[in-house]
Amino acid sequence: MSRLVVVSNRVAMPHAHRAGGLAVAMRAALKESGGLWFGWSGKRVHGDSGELHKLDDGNTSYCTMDLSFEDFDHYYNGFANRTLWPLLHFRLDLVDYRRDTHEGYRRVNALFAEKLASQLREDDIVWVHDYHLIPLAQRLRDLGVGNRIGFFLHVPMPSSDLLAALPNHEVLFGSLAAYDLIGFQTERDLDRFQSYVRLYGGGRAFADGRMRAADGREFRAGAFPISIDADLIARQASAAVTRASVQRLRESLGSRVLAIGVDRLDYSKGLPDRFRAFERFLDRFPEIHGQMTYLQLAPVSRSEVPEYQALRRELEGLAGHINGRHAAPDWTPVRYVNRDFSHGVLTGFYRLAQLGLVTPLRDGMNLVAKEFVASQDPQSPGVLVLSRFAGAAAEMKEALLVNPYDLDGVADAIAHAHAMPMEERKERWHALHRRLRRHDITLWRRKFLEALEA
Ligand code: ADQ
Repeated sequence: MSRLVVVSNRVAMPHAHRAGGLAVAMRAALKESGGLWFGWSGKRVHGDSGELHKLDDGNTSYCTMDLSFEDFDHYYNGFANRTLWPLLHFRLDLVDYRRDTHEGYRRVNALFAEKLASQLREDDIVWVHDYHLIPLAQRLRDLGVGNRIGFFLHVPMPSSDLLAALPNHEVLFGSLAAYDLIGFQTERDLDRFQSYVRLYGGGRAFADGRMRAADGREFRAGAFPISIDADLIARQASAAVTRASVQRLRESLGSRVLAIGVDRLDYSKGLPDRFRAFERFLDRFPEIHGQMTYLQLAPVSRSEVPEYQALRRELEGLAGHINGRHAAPDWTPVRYVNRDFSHGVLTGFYRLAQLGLVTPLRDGMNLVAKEFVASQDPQSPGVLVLSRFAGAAAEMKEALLVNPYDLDGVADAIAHAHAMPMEERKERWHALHRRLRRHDITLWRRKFLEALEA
């Protein structure tokens, strides 16, 4: 069996708390075949990038690299998060393109390739994650690396005309052809990539997933929707009800219905629109006043990027505005909390909620939608209100699907979920849950790796 090498911007070290679902999945994959996880160390240094740190844990090794303040700023805060992130989330209005950050992104990718190449064995299988590392395979090939290399894009692949707005897009997106397999979250993302390759790359896409770049190089692309460990989340959720913080939340609600939203504080998640839709709901359904509390958990994210600072201010204003207009001495309609919680607690919060509000403007998949469903009590499952523009919508048709730009439509869906008879809630939930259990995170990684090795 070949060794697996995982490459991602952040590495979840073996004993890190709060390892997310992806971290758990990658650790399990590494344990199965033995392997190496390579990425940024999380450390910014004065002086040069490139110092390596190594740690062995059983059959898995961790190798991480320091970045200088300037490299990190250009590569991560700059090109990855102020250029690519908005572009890939269809937000041309927020794209900030600068030659120096683009150059920094290329430089860091070349350095990743150089340092990684020195760690590789001949039959290693390499799996690269996400938009931070698009050119990595091309740089590895330049160094003579002939290994199997796969890439998974966690975020959406937008329409080709949007991609083409990026200066030198042919070079960046053309470099994807250096991978052997490219995985997307949904068939739609795959379609859009194939159109890009045809329209702008001078290449070809065949019905069986094979693709040919303009220079004749063959590679493959497919849809591999990511998922969660549904059984683990269900166990965590039913154990969580005895936790003090979950009990306190329950007591604080009294007989009120809980609607919950859980998102990184990111403009792709559609939080201002969601707050406004909730306000519209309060305006249009006064009879429900005092009966529902909306809890939004939104841990601060990318706080060095100006667009994220502006979003934070906007949400603080909106939460204050809605509560100022609608609250009563004994009722606060919106509870807005910028904190992280462990999954042990978070799943308990999901389980208390009768409504899950997941309304991103764009999202590669959105794992919160899946975690919400997996956490429900089968005897009284909550209702998921889900944006059509989340990758998850392709697999979760029994949710109440909404257009997050249509505030009245979202307000209607909240009212519909609030009034939904228990029998219908159960029917919808069973269908969603069955599919989740069949298609869990283990199946996701196995399918991708099988395709990469094939
Ligand atoms: P994200 O944009 O981070 O991921 P998402 O898929 O929803 O979005 O995952 C967020 C994770 O963070 C979830 O596991 C959630 O539980 C956790 N989380 C959020 N708020 C939290 C809080 N307050 N406390 C604790 N945990 C919290 C990117 C893409 C997605 C894609 C994933 C995986 O943007 O579209 O689904 O990668 O591929």
